[in-house]
Amino acid sequence: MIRINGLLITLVFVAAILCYGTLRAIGLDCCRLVHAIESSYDTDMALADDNPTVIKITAEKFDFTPDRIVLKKGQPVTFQLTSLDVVHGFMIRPLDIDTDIPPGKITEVTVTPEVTGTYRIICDHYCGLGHGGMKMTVVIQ
Ligand SMILES: [Cu+2]
Repeated sequence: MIRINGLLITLVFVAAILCYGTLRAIGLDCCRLVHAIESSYDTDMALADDNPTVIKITAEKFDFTPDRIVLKKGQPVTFQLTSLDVVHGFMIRPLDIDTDIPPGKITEVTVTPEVTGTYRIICDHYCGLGHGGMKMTVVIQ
């Protein structure tokens, strides 16, 4: 039994040396490999940014500027909303956002989109005769 265990340990040791030698021969340095894995982990962490992306949107009879935005699913976003004239609404049903945009101040709304698709943002606060056509598009990818 002791001889078999000793032989097994010797075989594992030789196999480990051969694997290490093979990795070195094909240019894969174990330390570099570990570092590369750590680096990609850091990069992944950086990509999964918890800090909201800030998007400024201006409302003015009867348009939003910009009139189309693209968001990334799972990436938090803060809308900074301003009105240049009267109170407007800002409603995105799939994101569960429904807020007013009073003039003279910045209204902030933070949300993390969890559904992909193309949706319409509407002004849901009557702001004049062109109110019904006041809309913009949000694309969540
Ligand atoms: Cu309106």
